[in-house]
Amino acid sequence: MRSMALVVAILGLAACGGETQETITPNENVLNLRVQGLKFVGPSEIESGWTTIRIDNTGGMTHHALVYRLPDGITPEMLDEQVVRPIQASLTATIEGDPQKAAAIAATIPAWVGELVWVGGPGMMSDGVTGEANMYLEPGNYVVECYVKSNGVQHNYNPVPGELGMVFPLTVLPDNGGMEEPEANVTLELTNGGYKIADGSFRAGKNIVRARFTEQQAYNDFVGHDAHVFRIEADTDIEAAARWPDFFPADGQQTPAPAKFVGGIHDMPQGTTGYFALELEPGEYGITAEIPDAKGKGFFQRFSVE
Ligand SMILES: [Cu+2]
Repeated sequence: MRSMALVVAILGLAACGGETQETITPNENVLNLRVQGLKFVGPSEIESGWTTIRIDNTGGMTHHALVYRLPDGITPEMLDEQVVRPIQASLTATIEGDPQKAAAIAATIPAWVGELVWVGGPGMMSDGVTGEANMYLEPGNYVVECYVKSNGVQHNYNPVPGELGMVFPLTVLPDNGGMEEPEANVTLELTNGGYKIADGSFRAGKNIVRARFTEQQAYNDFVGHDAHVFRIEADTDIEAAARWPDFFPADGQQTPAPAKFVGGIHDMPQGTTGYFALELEPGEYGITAEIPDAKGKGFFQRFSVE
């Protein structure tokens, strides 16, 4: 403890020694959003570089917040009109038992959808959970999106024409926010073979998890390796909870979720690293991915917190 006190004393001297009162608090570069009905609400700009995207979910149900970059020339309105609405119409046709109509509608989605780049964002968070993810973001035009389903309707879909649902336009500015890369107490590695706890361990209280996307691939041309953490209680159907984030079945990501989801991070490109915060109580947890048959592909990791 003595060396700790010494460090504090030296930092204190350093802080007071300059002509101006300089702060020794590291720079933060945070986007704080909250959930209001089926909307994300908050500031629409953030500086570039290391970025914290924090979502305070008191919206009454499970949400997530995929962050992705829009290709040049593509606006959030075009995304809503040409991607979100056809996917919803296709889902509705599937639910109504018309797979041919569903496929015909899905075929109208423009090829530029393949140019959207998933860059993380907070994973599944149940009501009352604050989701937090850290990524390095280049300047550009982004969207923060939730497409959980309630009563067969995706949260990104707004029935009012021209109005966005949980599709939140975000501008990442040319100025760098000066935030440093976070430090983590546990490292989760994601490869084509699944998850591996590569370093450290989970603990009670606040955790910062480093997600190392060593290998990434697209499943059904759309989703990739990511991580969503849920709490395992005595009566939790672990199989159902591990399957739930898979978007493709009509009842995938349909509320209510079969477990309490406490956070995570969405897909990021191969070779990149992101971070996410978890507030954990002692108990059992599972990590699962938004891909078909996650558990069968190695994307289920159980862990305990003492
Ligand atoms: Cu949602």
